[in-house]
Amino acid sequence: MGRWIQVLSTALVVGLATAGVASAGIPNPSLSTVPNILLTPDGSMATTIIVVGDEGAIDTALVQIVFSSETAGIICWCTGQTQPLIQGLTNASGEVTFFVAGGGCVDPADVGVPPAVEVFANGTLLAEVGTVSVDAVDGAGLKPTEGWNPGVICTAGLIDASVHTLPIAQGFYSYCSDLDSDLDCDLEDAVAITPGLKNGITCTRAP
Ligand SMILES: [Ca+2]
Ligand SMILES: [Ca+2]
Repeated sequence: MGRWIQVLSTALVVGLATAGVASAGIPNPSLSTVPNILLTPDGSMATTIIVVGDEGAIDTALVQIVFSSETAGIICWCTGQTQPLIQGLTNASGEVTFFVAGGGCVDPADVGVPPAVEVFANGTLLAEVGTVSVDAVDGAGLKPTEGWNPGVICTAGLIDASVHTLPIAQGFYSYCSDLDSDLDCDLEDAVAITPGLKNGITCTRAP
């Protein structure tokens, strides 16, 4: 092998190795998974975010869910729930799960000043999302973006049940009833919603 070829190939190998190390902790939004943030008055339902880079799943990535001031201001937050920034670290599979205690369906298309919710991993914006909840509406059937008034407790009640029943029973898409963010309303969403409605879960609203 000629000297220059050898130098060039060595440089190439070092360069590739360096590129591999440099990109290992950098999330790739198109490979990562970010559902809408699930709010439940008892904090029982999981929102799992998966952070993946070009080299695969990213361990110990700092995931930050940032609610805009508008969104944070209209959601029903349970007492004790950290907000408007909620954060955690991924595991070796690139996954981090949040149990957010609150209520209110916030479709990003309905907020005055988008984005409604931003999700970052290691400082990289992964996605702009909204919130979904078994407690979608208030007692009058209004959503947070429609000027709801949930009062002093966040509640999954009869009115919420009626809001969720129609799309799920008839299988048409409704943002607020697609609890698993797979862009349809079906049995999986019904299974997710039913326990909260059946038990009428509530929490005391944060002041
Ligand atoms: Ca409700
Ligand atoms: Ca669904």
